[in-house]
Amino acid sequence: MTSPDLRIDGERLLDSLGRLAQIGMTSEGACCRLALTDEDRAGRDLVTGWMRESGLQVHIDPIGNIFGVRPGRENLAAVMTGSHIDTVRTGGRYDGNLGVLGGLEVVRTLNAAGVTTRRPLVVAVFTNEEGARFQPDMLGSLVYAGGLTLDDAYATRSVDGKLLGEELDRIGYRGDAAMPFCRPEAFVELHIEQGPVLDIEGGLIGAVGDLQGISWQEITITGQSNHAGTTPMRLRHDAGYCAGAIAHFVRQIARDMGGSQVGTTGAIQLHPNLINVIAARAMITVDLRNTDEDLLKESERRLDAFISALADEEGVSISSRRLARFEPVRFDAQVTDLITRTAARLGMDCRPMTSGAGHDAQMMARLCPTAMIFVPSVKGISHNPAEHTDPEHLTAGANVLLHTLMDLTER
Ligand code: HGY
Ligand code: MN
Ligand code: MN
Repeated sequence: MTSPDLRIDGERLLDSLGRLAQIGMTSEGACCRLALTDEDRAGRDLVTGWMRESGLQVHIDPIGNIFGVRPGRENLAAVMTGSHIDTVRTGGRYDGNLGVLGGLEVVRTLNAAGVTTRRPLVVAVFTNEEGARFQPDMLGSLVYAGGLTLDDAYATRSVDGKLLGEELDRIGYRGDAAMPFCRPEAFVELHIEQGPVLDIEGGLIGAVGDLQGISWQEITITGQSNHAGTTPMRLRHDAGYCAGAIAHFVRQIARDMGGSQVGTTGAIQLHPNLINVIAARAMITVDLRNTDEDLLKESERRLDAFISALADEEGVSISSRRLARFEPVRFDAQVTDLITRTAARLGMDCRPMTSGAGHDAQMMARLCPTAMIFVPSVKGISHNPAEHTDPEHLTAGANVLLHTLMDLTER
């Protein structure tokens, strides 16, 4: 079979996705493999085993990033693909996993066809992409790209109070490979869209040219606990009310600004969290995103102004801790264009897209020409066990990845 006619084995890809999904599967059918937990270790063990079975040389760096290397005919800078296998607590089976197992499927396909590429090909698994347990998100690829020191990463404390460095040692994935492992010639990530555009507006492949900016903060409100029945409203310093007011205002910012602005309150904790006690303390997280850096700054400014006024009005103190802040990213136009041309050559409908989600590719873009391939998410649902992509769309995306990587590894 000549290379242009080469195609991945869709059944084999689906089987691998299904077997990985079993690790950390909850009773609701969600994938729960929070970074550096025992479930993450089990997923890593499964994937590195598959890498070795496929003849890849497996290297692990000091932040636990995994690299499966397939040597090329020449010892040139490698072309890299990959993503993450850690999940949120209520994850689906494709977020991140498709990018890693799609890369592995490319290797298996090249092996079966006896094809040796000119450049080495690397399949990467990045640590803690989700940021659900340790912040910031994309932490492993951020360290790889030089955006966070190893010491700062190791000192990061999880939402359940554990130190990242200790958890990495506990699961046995603090490696000694060079940091950065290599400076790739190019990086391409296959990922589900996780939004509604392809599914609702139509389109099979997304050639992702850019990715929106992300602002994460943890806001702590300190008021005064008091009796719910006896305390007059004018004398209250109600941290619970303030948390609700902030959550409402985050929605208001997105509504007023429009465009690509989004705002999310994902976590709220009250103390003492009792029906008849005015909350003394509240913790609330805020996730603001926009494709435009100036507008993202404007949304942060509006929130800051609201919080200052609220603290004065309610007689509470409010502090904020930055958890993540990444500017919008433009991917490499030549790589995005190659994805578009490759999809067309394979007879697939392809459209330019922006990513609403953060991805490891946004960090790899700091090191080398980078772009992403999207496939549809049914109804745009993700970070939810109902996350679904039709099998033929998974196969189509992996075939675009195969031929995009084959093109790049011959340059
Ligand atoms: O938050 C994100 O966009 C990604 O899922 N970490
Ligand atoms: Mn992801
Ligand atoms: Mn995700």
